[in-house]
Amino acid sequence: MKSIGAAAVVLALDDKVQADTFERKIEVCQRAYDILVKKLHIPAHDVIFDVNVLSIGTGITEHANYGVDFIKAVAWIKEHLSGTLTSGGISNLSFSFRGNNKVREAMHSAFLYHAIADGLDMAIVNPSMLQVYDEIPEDLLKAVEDVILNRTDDATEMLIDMAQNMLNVDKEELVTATQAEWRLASVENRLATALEKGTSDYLSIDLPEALEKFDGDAVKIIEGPLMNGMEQVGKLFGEGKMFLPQVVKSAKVMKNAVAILQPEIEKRKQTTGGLAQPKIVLATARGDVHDIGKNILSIVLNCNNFQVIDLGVMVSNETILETARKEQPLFVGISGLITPSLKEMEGLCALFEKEGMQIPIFVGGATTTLVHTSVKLAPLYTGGVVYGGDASHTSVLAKRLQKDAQSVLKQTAQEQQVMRDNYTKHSVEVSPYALANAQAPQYVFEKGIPSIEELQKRFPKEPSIEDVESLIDWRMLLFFWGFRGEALQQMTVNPEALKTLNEAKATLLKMKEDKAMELKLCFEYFNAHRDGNDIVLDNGCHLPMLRSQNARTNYLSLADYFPTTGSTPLGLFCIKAQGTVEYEDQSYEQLMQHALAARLAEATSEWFQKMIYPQENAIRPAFGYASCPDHSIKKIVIDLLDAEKKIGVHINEYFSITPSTAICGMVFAHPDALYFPVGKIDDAQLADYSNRRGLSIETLSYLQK
Ligand code: B12
Repeated sequence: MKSIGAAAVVLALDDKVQADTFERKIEVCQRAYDILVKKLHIPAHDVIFDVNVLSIGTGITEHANYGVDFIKAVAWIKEHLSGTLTSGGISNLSFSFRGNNKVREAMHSAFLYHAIADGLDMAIVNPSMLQVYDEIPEDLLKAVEDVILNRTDDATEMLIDMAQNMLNVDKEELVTATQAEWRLASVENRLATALEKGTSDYLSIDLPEALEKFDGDAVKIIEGPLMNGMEQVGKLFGEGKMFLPQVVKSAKVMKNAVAILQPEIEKRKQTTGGLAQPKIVLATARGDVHDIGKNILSIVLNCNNFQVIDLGVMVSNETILETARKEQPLFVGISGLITPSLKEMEGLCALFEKEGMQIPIFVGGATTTLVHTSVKLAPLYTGGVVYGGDASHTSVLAKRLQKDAQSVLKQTAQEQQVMRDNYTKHSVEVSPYALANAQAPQYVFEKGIPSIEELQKRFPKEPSIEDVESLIDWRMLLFFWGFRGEALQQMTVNPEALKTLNEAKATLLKMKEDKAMELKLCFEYFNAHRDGNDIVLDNGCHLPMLRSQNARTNYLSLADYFPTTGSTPLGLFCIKAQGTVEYEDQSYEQLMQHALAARLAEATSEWFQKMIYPQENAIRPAFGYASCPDHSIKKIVIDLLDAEKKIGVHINEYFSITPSTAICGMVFAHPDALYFPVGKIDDAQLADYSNRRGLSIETLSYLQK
């Protein structure tokens, strides 16, 4: 087992029988643990305990506590057999309710809800036999939880009765009845539920009825039932009970509803004025092409009744200032995915300070952090700079700011002061550049690295989705959709995560059938050697590299993997993945197409590497990533590859590539090659690098973020 790196699923049964009680389950697992982990030294994380989900609600008294015993055993294992994992086959639980799927689905979801809360890591479950926990009808939920948690002696009886009643209702009637149930509610509740369910099917029926009820006052309908529905969505999202895909769908329903009501709003605007919504100005920093994070934030803020003025991507600080002056928003939000954008954010804070503005600045996006905001941005602007984090956190902060801006900004400033104090205390000193160079590792260049001729034989063809789809990292797709923690770890158990995954896979299938995704790759090999900290190609072109000045990363530079005499092959590549369907802006379909394009770009770069270096130890650093943090190298490579002409990408003067779902990097093999962070560099290296790169220290100053 260890030799093949397998994990072991340990069923809790022994020579006695299957472990049914809590005591038996932990007894068997403890023994197995002592043998597998302590005696055979199998890594704990390779041991998965399945402590037997047994049927409950059978009417047999001994079975009544089976549910509780399973959950307790899971919690005990997580606490006492540390590092091991737990699992269970869920459908067993409801076996005695065969034929009554509604009861079984509710039992499975409620059981998972409690078992996961106590540490269950994975489960074998039929995804279609699950229901969203929050959507289980209250009476049914109470009945199944009474049985699962053995809360009352007559729990099983009660549930059997309820199940029988449910079965008596003709299935169709049952289906229509339950589905129609929310359709029987008041028009206000119907509209709010339509938002929660993310369905626009009944808007054309309910909105006219609402207009009648609200004497044609469309604004009242939006600020009333519709906003109540959106706030419920925002609340569930904030509590992690609803996920981004659902929020985006609900936002679409809101958009559709407002579109239907728009004519009424226009009619009344003269008399009563428009919707009372606080404004927020959003923009992606100058030079940065990444809009997805900003777009998702915009959708979530809209959901929370903010009017978002979205200035788009690559927006200058002057434009943001001008718009802020004109619109007087609650705050301006600037987004950035790449480090150069942090410099732009510093510029915005300084500009707002110089102009005597008092409107808070929120920052966010993959490259921003709480530390950077506190240490580098907040000291530049007395109007307040707030690190928003993800969209749900930002929407909660925005609501608080709307209620009491002063206390939010005061508390934020205090937290940032603590951050700065800690930062100064713990900031890492780096070794002088000269020492780092002197201490640089000297690698040997044995035979065995394939020649360019050899490599060219290995790799002829253009990539297709079929080639790369097996390398898609679906967990990162869920990460994109805002799933985190448990939902991400248990993506095959969490119903929402599973739904999103299935929808993504269905979309990918359709893309393949319709040829609606363009995958393009251009690459070239060069024989390369090292000259100082430059990688020099056989056409004389220099790729200057940075060197870590930290002993903990061995003062490494990517240039170290190239010989000073002779040469070794270096592949330069640019990949583009782009969906060809024009979807409505910020729609679920558009975001899913983008998320898939991003995954396919990443999968293609992995496929490319596997094709040319199936055996060798190789790495494919992308420019801008930690081991070569200078984004500007992309310009040299894209020009060298003539990628603009060959695959239709464009690189701007800020070194961002469009479409944003593109990757540009290098690939090479060396027995010691690994990814490492260059990290902090001192002025000496920045000056030397600026000289070698031929760009001003000002332009490259973001490397000292
Ligand atoms: C997916 C991804 C990609 C995808 C898609 C990128 C895209 N356009 O969407 C692909 C594979 C194509 C890609 C390409 C590149 N990437 Co990339 N990428 C990522 C990754 C893994 C996730 C980013 C993401 O999509 N997150 C999901 C979105 C929804 O989240 P988000 O943008 O952060 O937005 C959320 C919050 O931040 C917040 N938010 C967003 N904006 C705002 C604004 C405000 C005001 C507020 C309050 C909140 C807020 O709300 C959003 C929803 O919650 C990150 C690493 C990471 N963990 O973040 C690296 C990362 C961003 N990429 C990086 C790099 C370098 C690149 C490339 C330049 C590499 C290359 N040389 O080709 C290229 C870019 C090429 C180009 N177009 O110019 C680096 C950036 C390093 C740096 N700091 O400069 C990162 C950090 C990876 C790393 N470890 O170094 N990338």
